[in-house]
Amino acid sequence: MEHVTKDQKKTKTSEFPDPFEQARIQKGYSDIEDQNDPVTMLLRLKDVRKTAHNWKTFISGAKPGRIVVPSEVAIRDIRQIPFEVDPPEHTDYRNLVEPWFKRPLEEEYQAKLKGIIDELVDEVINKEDVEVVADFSLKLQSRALTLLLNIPYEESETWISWGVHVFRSEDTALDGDKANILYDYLDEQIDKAIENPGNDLYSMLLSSEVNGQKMSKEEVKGVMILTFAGGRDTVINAVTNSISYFAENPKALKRIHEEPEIITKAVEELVRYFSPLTHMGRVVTEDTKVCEHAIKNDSRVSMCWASANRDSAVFEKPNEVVLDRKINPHVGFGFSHHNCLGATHARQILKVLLGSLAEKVGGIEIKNYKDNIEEWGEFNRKVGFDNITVNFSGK
Ligand code: EMZ
Repeated sequence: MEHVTKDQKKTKTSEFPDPFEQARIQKGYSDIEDQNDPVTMLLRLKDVRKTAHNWKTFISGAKPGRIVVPSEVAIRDIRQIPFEVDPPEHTDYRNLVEPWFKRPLEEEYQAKLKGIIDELVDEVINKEDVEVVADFSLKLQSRALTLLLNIPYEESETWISWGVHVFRSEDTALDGDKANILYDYLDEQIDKAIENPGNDLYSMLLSSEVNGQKMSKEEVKGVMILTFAGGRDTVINAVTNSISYFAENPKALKRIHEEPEIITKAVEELVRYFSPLTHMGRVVTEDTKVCEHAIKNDSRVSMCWASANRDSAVFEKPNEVVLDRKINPHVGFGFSHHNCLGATHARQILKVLLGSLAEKVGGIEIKNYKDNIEEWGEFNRKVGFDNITVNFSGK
């Protein structure tokens, strides 16, 4: 056996191990428990893609909250749109919201985003200690969201005060009281937009028709909950994890500075490697089989993006960050017709962030951190950090 020193063995802070490898290779799936509504996790990229495509057998339009793992059935009965709707209705909703969520491709949007991110980076440089999750990523996510909704910047203060997750609190995985803060807030904002329509997302939705019918308040709320919840901890994890990566790989940041043309590829690779959302579920509508494994009607499966993104049948050196990876068919933003609606916004955030860090930051020193480990049956998966304190030095 090769001699391995203690130091070499130590996992780096920014290293995210793949806990699924053995099960993925040997069986391709794993059964896990969740609030008496078990889930078969699908681990191979091929099966994940096939399942995402097959919306007739694997539906999203189940009881609201049931396709999320852990299930949110106990804390909400409002359907998130278009996330919990199947074709053909899904197509109508998606077509309605798609152009709005593509606005991050506009130059003006990107310039404003750069302003927000540059300001935040300037704020943290040379500060003694910066707790990245709360004092950087959450702020960045909330401030950037004002652009996506097209509402005043000051509103982000309220969202920052809610903390990282809108449905989870420190010791409760599903916190109904916390969810109510968001629901009440949205009711208020929707009523305001009805009284006083503007150029914001609420007003656009309220004035829209789907299938010849005006969008109801309930439907508008369904889109807004998704917009707030779906892109929150995911973006926060992506931003925080990327910073931990650049702290331990300063050459990567230098390379991005010297070769800015690789930024687009680097963003995709970071999303593949970190897979900010571990998995997403579907409900099965008939007795079926995946990976030679029988799955019963009305049970749940999940497509494990995090596992699929390390599938060595598809990715060379799956456990390495290859910043300019040439072929990268990752499923970090999901796959098929339900692929992430917020992906354009998220990609722009990461692109601008990488550019800004490469331009302004000389080095990042990690002082201390606490991993955020998710437990899924036999797997423990690091998805991000509960907290990570660093020092950013300027150039
Ligand atoms: C749901 C989900 C969407 C869910 C793309 O993911 O994100 C989760 O964080 C929320 O809890 O309700 O919006």
